[in-house]
Amino acid sequence: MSYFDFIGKIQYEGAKTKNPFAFKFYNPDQKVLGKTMRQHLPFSMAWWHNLCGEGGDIFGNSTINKSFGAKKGTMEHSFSKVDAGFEFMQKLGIDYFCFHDVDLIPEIANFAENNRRLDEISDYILKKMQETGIKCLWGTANMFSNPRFMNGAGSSNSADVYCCAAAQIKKALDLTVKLGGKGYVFWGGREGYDTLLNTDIKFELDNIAYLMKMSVEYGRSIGFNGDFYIEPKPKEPMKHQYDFDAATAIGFLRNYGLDKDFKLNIEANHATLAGHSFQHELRTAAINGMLGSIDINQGDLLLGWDTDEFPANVYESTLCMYEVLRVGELSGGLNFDAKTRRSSNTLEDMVEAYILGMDTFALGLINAAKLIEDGRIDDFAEKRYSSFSEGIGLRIREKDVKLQELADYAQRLNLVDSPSSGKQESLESIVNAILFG
Ligand code: XUL
Ligand code: CO
Repeated sequence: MSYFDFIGKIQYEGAKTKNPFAFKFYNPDQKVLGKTMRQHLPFSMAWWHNLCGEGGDIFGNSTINKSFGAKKGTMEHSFSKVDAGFEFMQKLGIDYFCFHDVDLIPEIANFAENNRRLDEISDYILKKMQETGIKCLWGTANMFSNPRFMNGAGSSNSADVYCCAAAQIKKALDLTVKLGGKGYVFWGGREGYDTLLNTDIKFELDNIAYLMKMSVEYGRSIGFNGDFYIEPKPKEPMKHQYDFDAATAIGFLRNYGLDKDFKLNIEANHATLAGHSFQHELRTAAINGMLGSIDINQGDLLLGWDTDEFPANVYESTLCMYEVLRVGELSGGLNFDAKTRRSSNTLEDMVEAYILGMDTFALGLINAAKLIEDGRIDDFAEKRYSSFSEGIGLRIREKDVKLQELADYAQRLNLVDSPSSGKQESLESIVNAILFG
């Protein structure tokens, strides 16, 4: 049974092709800086958006039919989603997928039965993985949709809800290990607050950290040796979320001694919601040794919420891949946490959306490699600090001075010149010339 019979395996045909079902820039075997595009770009399909998301929003119902020939809410539907998902990934040449527990099955109010269903479906997914070579990037537990999580999961005021969260994490870790996932994600959708009038921040943070600590202990005990990730997001659904941005999440992890087991999963649209650029969040994670994985998507700066659009902005994907290349290699991958627009409601749209996203990142990779090979941008940033390479500057760099000595030194200076120009416009012009020249 084929769900995407209008396409075969998507091929690279180059930018001049008029074929909508062909890659224009993503050429998996093409080498960039010594590695193939496929190695540089470990793309992942998000199970929830691609196989479950049907375009509903708070003003209207579904516009996209993802029944895949089965009755919704049945295990048969879950199985057909597996078939459709694997056919999709194979045809697009996507090597990884990410999932939440509840993406995989119709969830009911009975843990034992949900777990049985998860065992059944994951047996089938595992079989498909063995047949196709497709791998699991990361797993996670959805601890935000069910009404019991209305006050949070690890941050809930209810100890019973806290235990339900623990039960879901335990099972999601079992599944992640079973499917050989490289990582395990905590996205704290409802770990935050709407008003401080009813909230004890300190107690909630302690509880979240303890839940994470127990999760690490359990994960390690069942052989999970991948990375745990926090995925920062400042708001939505809560007014304030504790994993506000990369710097906040890193502070939290260090504060609670979780930084050895955790890295960050940075998402483009979450960065801009926090008032940062995507590049800022990636750099902040990277300089702390915590850039683990990336949810690649794109927001709309005119809107104040998470639109999870497929990435089309090549300047942004270039700066993202520039950060990734500087790190070397991600322990995780590039997960399309993205959905087609509500009015892009056909299966053809799904395919074209992934082609767009993969091409955008192929261009980003090619451009980032050009920036690095050209060297002018890196050189400038390095030379900008050259006053710290000799004399008093070198001694500051080597942490070999006292404040008094610096004050004496400053007094001997006849005049304090402005430091050298930052040359932003010049650098932006160089970037344009390298990208479009
Ligand atoms: C929500 C979001 C999630 C996480 C996984 O904004 O990004 O889909 O990626 O729970
Ligand atoms: Co995400």
